[in-house]
Amino acid sequence: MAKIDNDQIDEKTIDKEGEGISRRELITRSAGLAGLAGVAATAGGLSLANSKSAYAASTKNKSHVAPGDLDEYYGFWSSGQAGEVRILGIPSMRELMRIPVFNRCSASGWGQTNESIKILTENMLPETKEYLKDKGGIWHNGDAHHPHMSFTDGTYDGRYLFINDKANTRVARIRCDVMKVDKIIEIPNASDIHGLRPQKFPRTGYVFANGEHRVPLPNDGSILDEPEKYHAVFSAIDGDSMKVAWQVIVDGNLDNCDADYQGLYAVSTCYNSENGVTLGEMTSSEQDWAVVFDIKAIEKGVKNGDFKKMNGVAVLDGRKGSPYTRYIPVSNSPHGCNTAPDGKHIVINGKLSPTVSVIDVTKLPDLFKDKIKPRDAIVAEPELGLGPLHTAFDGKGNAYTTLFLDSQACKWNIDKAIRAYNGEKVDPILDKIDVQYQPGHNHTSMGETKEADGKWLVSLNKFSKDRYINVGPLKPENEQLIDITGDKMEIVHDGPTYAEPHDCIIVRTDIVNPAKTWKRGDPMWADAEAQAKKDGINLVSDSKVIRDGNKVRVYMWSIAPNFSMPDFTVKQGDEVTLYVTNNDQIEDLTHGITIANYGVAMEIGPQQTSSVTFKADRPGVHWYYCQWFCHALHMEMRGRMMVEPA
Ligand code: CUK
Ligand code: CUA
Repeated sequence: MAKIDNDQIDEKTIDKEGEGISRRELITRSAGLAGLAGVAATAGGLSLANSKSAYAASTKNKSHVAPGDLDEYYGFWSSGQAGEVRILGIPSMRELMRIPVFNRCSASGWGQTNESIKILTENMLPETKEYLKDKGGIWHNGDAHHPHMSFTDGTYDGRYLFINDKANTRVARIRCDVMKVDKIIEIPNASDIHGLRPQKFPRTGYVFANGEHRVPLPNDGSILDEPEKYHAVFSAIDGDSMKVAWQVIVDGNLDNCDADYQGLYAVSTCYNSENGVTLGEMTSSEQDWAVVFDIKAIEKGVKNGDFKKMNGVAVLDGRKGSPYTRYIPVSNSPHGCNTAPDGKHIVINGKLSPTVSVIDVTKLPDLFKDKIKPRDAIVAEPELGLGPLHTAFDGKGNAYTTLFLDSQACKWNIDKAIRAYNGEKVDPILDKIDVQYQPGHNHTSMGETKEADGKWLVSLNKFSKDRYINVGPLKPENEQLIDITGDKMEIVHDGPTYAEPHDCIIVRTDIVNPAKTWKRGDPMWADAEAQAKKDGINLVSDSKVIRDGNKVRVYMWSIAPNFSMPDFTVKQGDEVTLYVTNNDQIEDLTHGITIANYGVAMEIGPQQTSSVTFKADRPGVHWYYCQWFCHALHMEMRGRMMVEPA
C-alpha cells in the first residue's frame, strides 16, 4: 500500500482549490479509505476498519469518530474563568478551536489588535473606561458561563452565539460565520451578569441576562452598607443591535433564566429572597422564587413611560406587586432554569432542596390575571436526589438533571412527575448514573430547542479527582459524554478540561456553516479600510510607510512565505500602526506577525486584514516574523523593523 505523502496532498489541494475540491475530498478520492487504513495499520498495528466496527458494535450510538471522520455536532463550550469559548466536535469530544472573548489571547492578539480593542471598548461604560485608563484600557479577565445560540422559531439558526461575563458585567456576541466576537457590551445598572438565554420565539430578538448581585443604584459610593437599598436587575438586550432594550428591578438575587417557546415570558431563578448579604442571611428562609417576566406587559410599560431612565436605559420596577412580574415560591436557593422542548414546561432546579419544580407555562396568563395563586403554576415537584443544579431534555418527554452532591445524572419523566404530583402512585425516576464528579451543568444534543433529538448528554463535572494521572495540585475538570438513546444511560467518553467546562450547547452541524476564509470588505477591519483609503492605500496590493507627524502607518501584505516588506524604519518614540493583509486565498493558510521583544503579535487569517498600534520606544533591530506555521519556508517569513534612536 502506497504511503500517503502529505506534501503531495497539500500541493494537489492547493492546485485544485479553484475547483472547490477540499483536502478532505481529495484524500478520500485519490487515496481512498483503504489507503488510510494502511497508514493506521503501519502506525498502530490496528486497521482502522476493524477499530471502527468494533466501536460500532459496542455502543448503540456511535461515539468513536475515527481519524479522518467528522463529528455530527458542534459543541460550543464556555470556559468559566478562562474567559473564552471553545468549539468541540461531538461525539468525539475533540477540542477543535478556541474563540477568545473576555480573555487576552497570545496567539491571536485578541486584546491587542486594533480590531479587538475596538470591540472590547466601544460599548464600555464611561466610568469603566475611566477606571481602566491607566490599566491598559481593557479588562484582561472574564468569567464566561452561558453560551447560547440565536434562535428562529424555537430552534438554533446559526447566526450568533451569546455569552455572559460574570466578572465584569458584560455580554458578548460571536459571529458564527467567522467564529469571532463582533460585539461586547457592558450592561449598565446591573452587577455581574450571570444567567443568559436568548428568546426562542419568534426569534432572538431579546437576549435575557441576569444581573446576579444586588448593588446600590447608582453604585457610586453614595450608598454603602445599606443592603436594603441594593437591587438586582434583569436585562433584555436586543440581539440584533446589541443595545439594552429595557431592564427590570427585582427582589432577591437573579441566578439562571430561560425563555418560553411562545415569546411571552422569561423566567429566572431568584435566591436570597431575604435580601441578605452574608451566607447565613441569604439562606435563612425556607423558600425563594422563580420570577416570571411578562414580556408584552413590560414592552407596554416601556411604551407608556412607566420607567426611570438610568444610564440611558428604561428601568422598570418589577419588585413584588408589580404588574410586570410574578414571584412563584420554590424551595430555598433554586439554581438552574430550563425550558423543556415540549414548549410547555420549565424546570426550576432546587440546589439546596432535593426537588425540582415544574412550571406549566400555559398557566402563566392566569397567574398574571391573579386568577390562580403563584404556587398553582407548579404542576410537578419530584424529589430527585441531592443538589439538583441543571436539567436537560431528550425531546421524548424525559429530563436529565445533574445531582451535584450525589455526583449523579438522574433521568426522569416529566409526565410521570406530574401524575405523581397529582397523587398517582408512580415513580418518575427512570435511571441514575454515577458521574465523576460533582456535575454542574449538563446538556443534550439540540436539547434546549424544539428539535431536541435525544442522542447525547454531556455532564460537565467540576472535579476529576482520581480520573486522570496526577498533574499537580491544580487538577483538570472532567466532562463526560453519555449515550441516552437507550433506557439506561451509558458513559462512553471522559474528557479532561482546563478551567472550566461551565456550560455548553450541542448543535447539529447542518445548522452551523462557517466561512472557509475571510471575505474582503469584512466589517471587522472597516477602520483599517477607512484609514487606508485616506492614505491612498490599497490594502491588498500596496506596501508603504506613511509618516504623519510622529504617527507612522506601515501597510504590508503577505503571501506565504513572504511579507511584502522585507524591512521598514521608524524613529524611537513613534506611534506605529502596522496593517497586514493576508493575500493567501487557501483555506487553512493563516499567517501571523510577531515583533520580537516588542510584545506584539497577531493572527492574520486568509484574506484577513489585522492591525496593531504600539509605541516604537526600543531602538535597534527587531525582527518581525510569522508565528503561524504556514509553509516549508515559514521560518524565513520575516523582516526587520529598524528603530532609529531619538
Ligand atoms: S451556573 Cu455554574 S453550575 Cu453559572 Cu450556569 Cu450552574
Ligand atoms: Cu506565514 Cu508562517
